[in-house]
Amino acid sequence: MSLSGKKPSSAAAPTPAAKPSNAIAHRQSIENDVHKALFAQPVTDLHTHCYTPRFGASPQPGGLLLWGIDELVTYHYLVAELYRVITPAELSYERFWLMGKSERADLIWRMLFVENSPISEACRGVLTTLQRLGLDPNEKTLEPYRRWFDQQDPDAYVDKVMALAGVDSITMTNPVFDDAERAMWENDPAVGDDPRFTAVLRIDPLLRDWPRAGKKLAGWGFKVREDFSGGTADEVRRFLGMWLDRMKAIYVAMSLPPEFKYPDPANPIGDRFIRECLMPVCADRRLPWAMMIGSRLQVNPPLKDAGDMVGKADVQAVVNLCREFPHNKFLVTMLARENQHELCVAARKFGNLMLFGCWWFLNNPALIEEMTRMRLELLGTTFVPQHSDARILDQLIYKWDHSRRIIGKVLVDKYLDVAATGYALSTAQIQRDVALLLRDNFRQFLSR
Ligand code: RAT
Ligand code: ZN
Repeated sequence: MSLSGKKPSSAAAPTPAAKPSNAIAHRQSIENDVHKALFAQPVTDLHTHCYTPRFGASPQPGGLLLWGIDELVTYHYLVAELYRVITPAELSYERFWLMGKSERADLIWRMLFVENSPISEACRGVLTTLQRLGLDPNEKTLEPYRRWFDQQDPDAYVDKVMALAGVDSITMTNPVFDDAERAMWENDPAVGDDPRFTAVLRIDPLLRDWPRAGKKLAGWGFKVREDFSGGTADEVRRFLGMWLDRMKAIYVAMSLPPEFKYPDPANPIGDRFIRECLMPVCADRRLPWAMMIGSRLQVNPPLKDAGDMVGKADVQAVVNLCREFPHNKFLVTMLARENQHELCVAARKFGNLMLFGCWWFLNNPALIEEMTRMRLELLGTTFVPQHSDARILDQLIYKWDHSRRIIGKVLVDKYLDVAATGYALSTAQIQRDVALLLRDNFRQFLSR
């Protein structure tokens, strides 16, 4: 019995879907439209660790903008891979870190690019970057690259990289608990003013380590107490507001451990921080809280940045936050592959939850493809498929080149499935979808 009470027309054979007269030509035309749209559409990159050159640029000591061949080759993803092909018995971690940056880069180049095939995604990324810069990736030493990079001016090079990467805005990560960076903001309130970059207030220690963070706040003149009593919550709100204003931050960000829970009976101060400080400040300013959940820090400390690990997180914590704070906005990415399906389902339940990116150990073609496919199937076009997480400016080139191709491959499949029903897709529609995915979903979420 049908709900309308009408007799179902079960006797009638289904109308065959309109078949394109020439299926191959049809596929090619969709592929062409998708490829063109993706490479013409500028990306707003919502999470990087790149800085405007106003913070100083490598190799200048203390410069926060990292760029060039020695930085590319000593990226922490590649340090981890170096210790897959050499052992600490051959070169101790201590000796490795005592070497100069160029010496470390020479070693990594020799071991990962000359004596082994550079197949991993992080290795391939360096090759794509060199190729797109017009350099031959077959050099046996780094000297020819060094000579080329020495001729670039960092400020002009930012424009060059953004043009090659097709990026219209770079979102920085600005950790206020980093003493060197904080001093730069304090010395020059305009240090972040560069129309190519936006700032993000990054505050991990407030949740990961309140006793340490609280001591720092007290040292900076905020009247806070370790047990969160008295006017502590007011003072933490004042601290957040002050730094959001100073940085003109577009959201607040934290990387959180797999164990992160909300509410968390074992961490009542953390709950109070979220409820009484972070949520009201973000709601007042209509700023999202970006949570990157699932990083287990320093499982092998001598590897430094390369020594972090992944762990399965609790999606229910995100669900609880989205429900308890309907006037707040949450930008969320999780590091474990095992969390991705549940997280997609959570996003179907809450309009104030925006999923983003294929983070860190997920930023590999096989996993980007799997995640993008699943997200499109569960969420349509209402998510942000990728962020670069570039630590070194030049990485924007490969991260977006590789990601655009994978997103394109998945989109073509999805459009072909839709087209097979007889639904007529226009080029303008494809362009609109691509704009949503690469730029507008994020921008609209911010301004919501
Ligand atoms: O992807 C990375 O480079 C990590 O080291 C982290 O920076 C991570 O993305 C983070 O923002 O904590
Ligand atoms: Zn990051």
